[in-house]
Parts: sequence; C-alpha cells; structure tokens
Amino acid sequence: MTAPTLRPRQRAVFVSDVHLGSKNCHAAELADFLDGLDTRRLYLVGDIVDLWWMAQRRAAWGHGQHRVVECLHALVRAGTEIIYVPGNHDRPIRRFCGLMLPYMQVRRRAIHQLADGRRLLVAHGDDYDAVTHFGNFQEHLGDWLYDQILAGNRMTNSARRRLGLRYWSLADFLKRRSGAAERYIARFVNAGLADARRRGLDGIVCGHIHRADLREVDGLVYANDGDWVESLTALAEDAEGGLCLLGHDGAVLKRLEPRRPPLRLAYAA
Ligand SMILES: [Mn+2]
Repeated sequence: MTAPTLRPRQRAVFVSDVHLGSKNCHAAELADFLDGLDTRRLYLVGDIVDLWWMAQRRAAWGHGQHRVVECLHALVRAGTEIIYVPGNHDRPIRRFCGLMLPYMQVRRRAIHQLADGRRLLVAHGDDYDAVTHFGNFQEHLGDWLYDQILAGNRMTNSARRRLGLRYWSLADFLKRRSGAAERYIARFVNAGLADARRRGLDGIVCGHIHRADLREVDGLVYANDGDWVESLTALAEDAEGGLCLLGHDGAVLKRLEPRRPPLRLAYAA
C-alpha cells in the first residue's frame, strides 16, 4: 500500500512502542509513516528503542531502522519539536530527563495542551504496572511470553503470505480471547485516567500495552497510540484539537471531535 503523499499539517503526533532494534519492530512501515509527516510536535511516548532486546540478543538494525532515524532528522530539520518520554524498554534514557536540546526534550512525562484548551497527560504507562499488579518479575516473564507469541506470529504470517492471505495478529487474537488480559487492560485504563484526574488534567495519552484506543471515559480522554509491533498505529491532533488514531498508511481508524467552545452570550450595545 502506498502512503498518501499529502497529509494535512498536524499540531501533534504521538508514537510509542516502536521497539527499534528488536526483531518485532515494523521499521519500514514506521519510516514510510514518518516520511512526509507534517507536524509541529512529535511525542515519542516510550519504548522507542528496545534496549532490553539489544542487551540480550543480536540487535536487528538494517535499512528500515536507518530510515526511521533519517526521517526523525528530516522532521527536526523541518522544524518539528520532538518530546521524548522514555518507557521501560528504554528506561536508561530516563537519566536524561530534563535535557533540553534545541529541537528535542527528554521528559519523564509531559502535558500536552490541545488546540481546544484541554490538557492531556503524556506518559508511557509502565508506572501503572504497580497498580495493575504487574510487577517487575511478571514484566520480564510477560515480555518473554510476548516474544514467544510474536515469534509464532511471524511464522503464522509467513505461511499466510505464501498462501496469499492478509496479515493477522496472533498476539491480538490471544489477548482478545483472554479474560485476564482484558481485565489487565481495564485496570491499566482506569489507573491512567485516575492519574490524569488527580493532576487536574482532561485525559491521558499513553502506550505500553500495545492496544491502540481512542475514546472518552467519564468526560476524560483515553488515547493509546498503539505500537509498531502489532497494530502499527499513531495518534494525531489536527488544527482544531480533534484527535485521530491513524493506521500506518494514514487511514483514520478512530476520531474524537474537539471540545466545542462554550456558548458566548452576545450583549446588545
Ligand atoms: Mn512499555
């Protein structure tokens, strides 16, 4: 599929869970998405580089990965401000939180103000693992299991490709079939929204659980920009403050309208 060449200018684009350096990253699709993107701000919402993978296994770094880095450079040259919020797979980069370079900031979390005035917390989401009883040991075990499932995914899909069938996510199928996974995701969503509410904000943009989503819950925005391992999605804000969940080819998968300005009373002179 070819990406549309002319995309409307976005106020902000959010991308997370790229896992660059791991075998599971769809780097070529991400490079195609970033190429020609026109945005004022790009938030990298964690797990951009998979340092865990690269520390333990052979780094998968080829043409696609180089293109991703080149596209990020091109965006910076075009004047895009990059805000990097490291996650758990790129946790060592948190040492640089507070670092302000001319076109890039590294932040533990950020607050993004939409064009309609609403303010959203931008956080990777691994902070909520404690609340969802998904501790460090389980985190590693979960990652190992996830890798096994993704390896199964690759095998299934290379077989499907040979048979001329379309891509199908085994991991997503298993997650949707598993009640425990659904309960974990529900606790994660609640923990993120509670954090935003506690901070007096209007919602949250996060990643971490590799499940793209965009909806309003009790008047708050829950936006999960997904990942570049399975769902290949990103979140974008348009000029009016509307939010869109985008597929890697630029297709709009979900949309949340901007908040309407309050009615102003017109006084007669
Ligand atoms: Mn993560």
